[in-house]
Amino acid sequence: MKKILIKNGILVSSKKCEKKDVLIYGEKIKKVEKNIKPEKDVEVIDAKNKYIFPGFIDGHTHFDLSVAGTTTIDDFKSGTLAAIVGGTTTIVDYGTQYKGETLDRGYKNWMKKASKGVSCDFGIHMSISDVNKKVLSEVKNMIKKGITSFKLYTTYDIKLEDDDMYKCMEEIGKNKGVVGIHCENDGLIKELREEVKGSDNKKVKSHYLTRPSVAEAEAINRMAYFANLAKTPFLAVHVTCEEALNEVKLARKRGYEVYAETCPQYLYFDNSVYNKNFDEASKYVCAPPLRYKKDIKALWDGIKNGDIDIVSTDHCSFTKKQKALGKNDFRKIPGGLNLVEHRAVFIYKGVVDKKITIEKMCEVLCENPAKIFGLYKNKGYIKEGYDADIVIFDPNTDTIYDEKNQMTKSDYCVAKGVTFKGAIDKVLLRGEVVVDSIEEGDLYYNIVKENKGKFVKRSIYKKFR
Ligand code: DUC
Ligand code: ZN
Repeated sequence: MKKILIKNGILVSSKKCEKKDVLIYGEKIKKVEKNIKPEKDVEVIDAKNKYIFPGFIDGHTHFDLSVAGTTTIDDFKSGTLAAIVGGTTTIVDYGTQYKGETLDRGYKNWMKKASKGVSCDFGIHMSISDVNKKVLSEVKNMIKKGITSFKLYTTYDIKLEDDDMYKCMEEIGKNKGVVGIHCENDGLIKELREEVKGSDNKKVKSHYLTRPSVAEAEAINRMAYFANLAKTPFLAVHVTCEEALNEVKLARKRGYEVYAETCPQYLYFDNSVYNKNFDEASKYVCAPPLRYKKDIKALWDGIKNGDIDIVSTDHCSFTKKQKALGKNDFRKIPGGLNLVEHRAVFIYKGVVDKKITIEKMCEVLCENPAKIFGLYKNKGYIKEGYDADIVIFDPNTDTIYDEKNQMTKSDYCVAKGVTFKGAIDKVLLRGEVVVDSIEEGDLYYNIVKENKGKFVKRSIYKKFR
């Protein structure tokens, strides 16, 4: 059995940072203590001046997903490779049950997509788009298979009507699952998009003007009421703005079990990018869209104050050519950004800028996603018996953003030209060093061991707040 000892690093948890060593036996963490003496057959990794995080968990990716008449450029192979290089040791991807399919069919389709090799561990949430008795009866079985979270949409062609929405929530809650909801008022958006005429059809900014904050806030408010009635824990996915976050806070004040997720794009970019030329502006099209500077502040404050529980990416990547499908009609631009490999360093920028602490970074990237998504038995923490999923993070090396340094198959980088402090130094996936950064003169590159990931059967939801 392989033994690894990580020495001299600063161990990060949501509670504190402390100098501790980590001893790993095979796939598991054996011991976490100060000054562990190396046994004779152990490989020692020196993490001096570096942080030791639990492997990051990204609970919101879309790999190999059909969107707006095209398919995301990252499949499970390239998407999980990008994830692991960015320190994400577990992703949970949104599998979809399309109309006419059983849930089991949708699940099997997604497992097949993931069967060509994955470089980090993965789970699957199931998005339900077609509700009937058979489908509802399958929820229990999905949960038994470790698919313990589901997604429902209030918009797009897979949106559910209120009665179906409620039926799903009840079934999920009864079986101790979690429901994530894409919250935007469909009717409002439909009408606003209908009203766009003439040359405005070609303007990317029509995208964000027709998906206003109130559409998101209204849907979160309603879904919180529904989920509470159905006794189901509800995760508001990709919360983008102050108005929406206020609805989360109000629901919690009423005692509802509501969680909130945001994404790095909403913490860095504002809607002024939609005024750029089409090729540039379309890179930032996502739904809900980027908002205002005041919203960026509200979201960082929300993380700091515990109103936002997790930061995931909603990685949904396209090429410039795919984005150009909407050149003549903003409605046809495939929505999504491509930050699965950049999330940790983006969030660390918030630590450098003193918006949040490093402990909070650990909470929203590791511990809380582990709790919400049923990974809490093996992942999200560095403690004895847990999977040895570990990120050694170097705060003294910079990350320089450029599409040439990316693993995603997407041919652009939305942070191109930016340099952020902090870099992923090494990543261990269940005890194996799968990413190792090497510096040679001015050159800095990663050695990656691919295809080491496996499916994770997740546990049922347990209330934690
Ligand atoms: N939003 C996006 O921008 N892309 C994929 C799905 C979603 O909800
Ligand atoms: Zn999404």
